[in-house]
Amino acid sequence: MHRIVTRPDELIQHAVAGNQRAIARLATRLENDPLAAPAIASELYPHSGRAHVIGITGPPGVGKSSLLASLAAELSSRGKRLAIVAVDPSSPRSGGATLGDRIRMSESALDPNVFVRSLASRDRSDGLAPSVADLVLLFDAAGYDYVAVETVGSGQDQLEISDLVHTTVLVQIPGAGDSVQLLKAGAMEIADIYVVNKADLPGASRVSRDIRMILSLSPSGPGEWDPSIVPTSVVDGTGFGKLADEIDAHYRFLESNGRLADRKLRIARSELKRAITRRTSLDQPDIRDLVDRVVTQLSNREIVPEDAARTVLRALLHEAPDR
Ligand SMILES: Nc1nc2c(ncn2[C@@H]2O[C@H](COP(=O)(O)OP(=O)(O)OP(=O)(O)O)[C@@H](O)[C@H]2O)c(=O)[nH]1
Ligand SMILES: [Mg+2]
Repeated sequence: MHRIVTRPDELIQHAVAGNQRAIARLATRLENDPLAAPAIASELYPHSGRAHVIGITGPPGVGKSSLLASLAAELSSRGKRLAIVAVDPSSPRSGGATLGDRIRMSESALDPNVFVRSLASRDRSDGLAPSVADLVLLFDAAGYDYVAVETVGSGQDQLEISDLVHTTVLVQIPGAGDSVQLLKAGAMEIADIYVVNKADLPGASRVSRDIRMILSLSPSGPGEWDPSIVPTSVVDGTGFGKLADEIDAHYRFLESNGRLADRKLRIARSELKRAITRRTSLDQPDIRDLVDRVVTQLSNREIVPEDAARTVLRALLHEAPDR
């Protein structure tokens, strides 16, 4: 059997046309080949910008992966396509299975409208893996109507997630101790929709009440989005129609009053930052020697850091025009 070699630009064409194999292969390359990623991302970028990007965040084990599988089924029944990027903990906390496991157990595995990609978080505690943004770009360019990003909501993650998405969904559950404590940790400022999952368990209405109470302390002004609270149960299969409706309502709200443009500016700014960070990485092979030299000069006090920076930046910008 001959292995069919597909050139990267062909792969991109196929992916943009929605070919699932091409999408899967590009996803693997984006995740595992940081040197190739910028060029792939540049090819994809002009095709992107249409997907509704959603962040699903919340403490470990609240059912983010499970409810995404149910949400995917709901959206698919509406004729919509959803791609999911999950940042799974490398070692399962709280008995939560990986999203891949959850999806394999559900009917989404066979659903051509649903694409799932799990990333190992590789113990990064300082925010999202850089490839998350690349994968969102890939699925957006491939024509998915929605791209959902699942992350365990540690504070830093959440800040970064709001630089990437249009709608943030915060998941809570009954009986998780002091939900007020959780909500105080800054998450309230970024959530557009609150999901109270595991609504089949006792205490769900109390969590909803708590959230409503906290929200009432800083009511939305006129013309501002009023965050909604949606109880869901993966076990009973309830709440997912409402959740899909609310997700759409939030996007329509953003579109209707210019806030979508604001969010897109914010996302574009973080894309710029990412591209600059990438481009100025000191690990690039073709400037490694120069960096070593300049660092030695610095250490010998032959030059000052500002001049060293100028030298390296000049090399980065001039000697690598195609990166
Ligand atoms: N009773 C009940 N259990 C649920 C529900 N949704 C999820 N679970 C269970 O909660 C556990 C964790 O579910 P996951 O979907 O893995 O949760 P997660 O938030 O993705 O977990 P991490 O990715 O590890 O943070 C599993 O045992 C699920 O079966 C629900 O609506 N009701
Ligand atoms: Mg999960």
